Amino acid sequence: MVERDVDKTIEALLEERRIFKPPEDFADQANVNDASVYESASDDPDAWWASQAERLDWFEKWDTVLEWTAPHHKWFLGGKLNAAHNCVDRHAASVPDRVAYHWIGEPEGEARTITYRDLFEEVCKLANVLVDLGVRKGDRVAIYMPMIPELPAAMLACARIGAAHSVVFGGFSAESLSDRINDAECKVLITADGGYRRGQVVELKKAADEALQKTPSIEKVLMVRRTMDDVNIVEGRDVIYNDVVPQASAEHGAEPMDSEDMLYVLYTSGTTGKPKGIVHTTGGYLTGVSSTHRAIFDIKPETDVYWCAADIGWVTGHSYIVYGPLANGCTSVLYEGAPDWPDKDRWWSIIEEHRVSILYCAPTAIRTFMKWGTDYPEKHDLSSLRLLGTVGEPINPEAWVWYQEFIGGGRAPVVDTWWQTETGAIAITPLPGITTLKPGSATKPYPGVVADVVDEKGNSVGRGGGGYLVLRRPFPSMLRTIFGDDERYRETYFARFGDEVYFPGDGCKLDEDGYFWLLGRVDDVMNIAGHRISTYEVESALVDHKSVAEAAVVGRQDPREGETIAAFVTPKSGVEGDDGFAKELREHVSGVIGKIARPHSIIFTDDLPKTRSGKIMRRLLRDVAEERELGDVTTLLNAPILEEIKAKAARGASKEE
Ligand code: 6R9
Repeated sequence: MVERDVDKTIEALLEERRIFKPPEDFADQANVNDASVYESASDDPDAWWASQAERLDWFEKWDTVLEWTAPHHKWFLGGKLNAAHNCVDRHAASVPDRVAYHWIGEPEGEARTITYRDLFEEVCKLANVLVDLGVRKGDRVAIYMPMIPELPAAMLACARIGAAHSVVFGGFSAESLSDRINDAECKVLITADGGYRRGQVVELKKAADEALQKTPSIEKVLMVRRTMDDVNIVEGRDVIYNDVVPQASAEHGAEPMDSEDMLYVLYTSGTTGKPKGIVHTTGGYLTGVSSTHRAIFDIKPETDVYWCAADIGWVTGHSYIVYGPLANGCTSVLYEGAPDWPDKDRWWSIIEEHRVSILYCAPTAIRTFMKWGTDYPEKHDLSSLRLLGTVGEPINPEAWVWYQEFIGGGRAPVVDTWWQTETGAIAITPLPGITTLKPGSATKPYPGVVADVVDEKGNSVGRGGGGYLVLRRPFPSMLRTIFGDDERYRETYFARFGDEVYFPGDGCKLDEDGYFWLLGRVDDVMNIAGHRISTYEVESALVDHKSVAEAAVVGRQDPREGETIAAFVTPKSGVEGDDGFAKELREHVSGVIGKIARPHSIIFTDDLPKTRSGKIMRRLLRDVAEERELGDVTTLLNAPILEEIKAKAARGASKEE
């Protein structure tokens, strides 16, 4: 495991000492503005979470709030509910004309308005179609789609009939898709001909066809015509969404599900092996996302227009584009494409046109906007924005302040929210009507979340100390297990500090005020533009190339650029390590995992630094990549190779333009 230098990072962060109190007018109107919520939640966490669960509509109420047989925990046992009923039916009945999504396609001028009534009808029709295709309660359905309204509808239709969905990000390769389908043994795949991204068509059906050559469990494919391009249709297997869904009956009764029934599985990178299927269940997950979404984003469903600019293929989209906002009956923007299409002000023009009041995005996007300059946001009226959020990686104080100033007009509080695919919902975060903000800090655990920072042995470090973030008590939206692998669940999250203490894999510092400063991963998981990729996955993809003998990958951290992938590759003998080969390797990795996993820099080397037991010393390679003094090299078998690699790095690695 590679340990980061916790103290060095925190020094840089703590240079930023400005604090931002909640503006009075914001606090006055905030959904949550009484700080006693923290106390009452910590006095009786079960009662607090039960009060949050009561905001949902239950067909049958639970008898037990929490059953905790560490490391397994269950919430709201005996309770019955349906996620689609909570997200759609209740609002379709009470506010049918309220907009659920303002959908905006990437090609300019393409837009659709979907009200809660529209969404209800679509979800019911689709649920009936899925049943016709043979999907039953307890089955898994894979979803591989662009950001179109049919995507949330597909997720909700699965939830409605009690099938778990497994959404695979549209930027992932055919191979990634087939691996995920096979792991969960999905019965049906819902996809589209393609989608638009930066003016290009992303050919989803083509990738899906390739994936489906090795997925024996898939019986049927339901395909949305989005781009209308000519695609291959397999007779007897492929069904066109646009032909069958509009014709289907709009009557469908939501299946009563047990609170602990699986709602979905979503794959995320681990340190070793294939991505793990994170399992979320119905009652706890929905409680967590709806509670946090209302309190942290201060949602006023009657008036707010909320935009979470993530992709639904990641957990942020699951929780804060689909389940959280819909459970709260909120109006959201759903945008299909890239921020720089047709120009670099696309987001700002969307915000101006739809009077967006809350924006939630990743620090990497903010840093990109900073690079593009303030002219783009300044061309637009962004005065509708009243609250901003970030997620996915640590935000450098400079980017935080820029966001608050140039996007939030100096008025809007910024909520830096820490959480993971595993936690399902935000776990460390400000409450914008209560918390004094410090740029760069995610501040405090959400009410009902018990977080701490501990040393190697698991002892609390106390205020002023640094170490590992841990969660000492389960909360409702936490993962239940890794799909089909309870042992890996225990091994990954509880081996380090015992069954009672969840270890998320992040380094953290507690300041004198008890604020949490997240420092990034302490394991071999990289965070590339807010997306989790493990060094192991990229290494496996590289050595999968016929001309690669060996490869090591590290994440290169830069406080301003974020994290990028640095690869060190030993070609097989007779193969030239030149720019052409580097380009070929990047394409290869794109093909195996997806574009996001392409190494940014590649250094070719005859050998990799290894310990006597043959372990690659990634820690030293990270020192090279980050141009630092080399750490301890005494355990190295082949120390001289490091000097060679350093010299090569100084001459310049092969970098992506
Ligand atoms: C929601 C999401 C989780 C990892 C997590 C951590 C990093 C997320 C952060 C943050 C610092 C924040 N992370 N939010 N680090 N500050 N506000 O991103 O889920 O894709 O599973 O990634 O992302 O390292 O462990 P996921």
